[in-house]
Amino acid sequence: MTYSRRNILQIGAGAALIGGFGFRAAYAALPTLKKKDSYKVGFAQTESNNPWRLAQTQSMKDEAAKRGWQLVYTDAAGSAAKQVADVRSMIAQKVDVILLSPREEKPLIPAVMEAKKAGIPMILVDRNVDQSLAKAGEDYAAFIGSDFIKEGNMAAEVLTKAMGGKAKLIELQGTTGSSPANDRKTGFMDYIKAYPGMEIIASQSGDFARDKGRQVFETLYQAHPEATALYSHNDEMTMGAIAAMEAAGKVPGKDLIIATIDGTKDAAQAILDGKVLVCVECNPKFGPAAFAAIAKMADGEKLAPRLVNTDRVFTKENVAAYLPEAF
Ligand code: GYE
Repeated sequence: MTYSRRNILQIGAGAALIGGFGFRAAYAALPTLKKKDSYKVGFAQTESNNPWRLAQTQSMKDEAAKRGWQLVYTDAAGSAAKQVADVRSMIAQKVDVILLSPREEKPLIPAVMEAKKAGIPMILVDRNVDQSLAKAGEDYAAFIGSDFIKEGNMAAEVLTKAMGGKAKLIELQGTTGSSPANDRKTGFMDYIKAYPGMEIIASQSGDFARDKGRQVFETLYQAHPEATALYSHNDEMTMGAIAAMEAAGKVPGKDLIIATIDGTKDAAQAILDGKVLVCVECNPKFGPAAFAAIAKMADGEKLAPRLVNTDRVFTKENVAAYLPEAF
């Protein structure tokens, strides 16, 4: 089933649409949060198969414990359909507020609209949903996360300079239909379009996962042995690709120059070892910002619809100082 913003709003809020104007007054108000001593906070995680996700979950758990609030945690195990069901169960349990990392941009729209209809405030953390179907500040309280377009842009800038504007690139994309995969691609392409020598010769999804990244890279590299660089949307796929390169007798960092995103321990170490050129940070530690936003909502303050994290760029010049805090 496909959703348009209009029919979701009709289903979700039972609102009348007047003529062709898409009038939305009947459901304009966002749910609010009553001030209490402690809250029951739902956190709907996408999957737990990589260090980024584990660090994010730990950060939520730590912050809940610190404040003495209850955390209702679910893990969708890589299924958008399960994640929708997880949110539904949080609504049924009447949690006070829901933190959601929507696995993909479109399939999670019903979960967002159902929370709104149930009067439960929702904050999207790390990933976003399709803004033509549900909007931050209108359909959910806010999005807190990185600027993925900028991340792709920064990765492209460092790689392009290092390659003197000439590369035959393999791209490993993140989960198909997820906001980081869409935006990291857009940001990278935006930068390289000014450099005709920077050419993507093969591009496929490795689902943000190490083993999938290894398999997909192996296949693409066999078909394109002329590749000189890799742009990978996350560190786990990068580590998989490095294993594939080494198995093929190639030297990562020499035969293929690598740009990656996240900032895991493994990637930081790979920079130190000369295997990776650049890693753009994507900070997973959302607990403090997400819980502060909840407290602000309870104080009756309106949240900024987009709260953007600042990401650093790690290369061999600065990565040693970062390594101790890497996840
Ligand atoms: O880069 C990846 C994770 O949504 C920003 O998801 C996040 C991405 C992150 O699985 O490692």
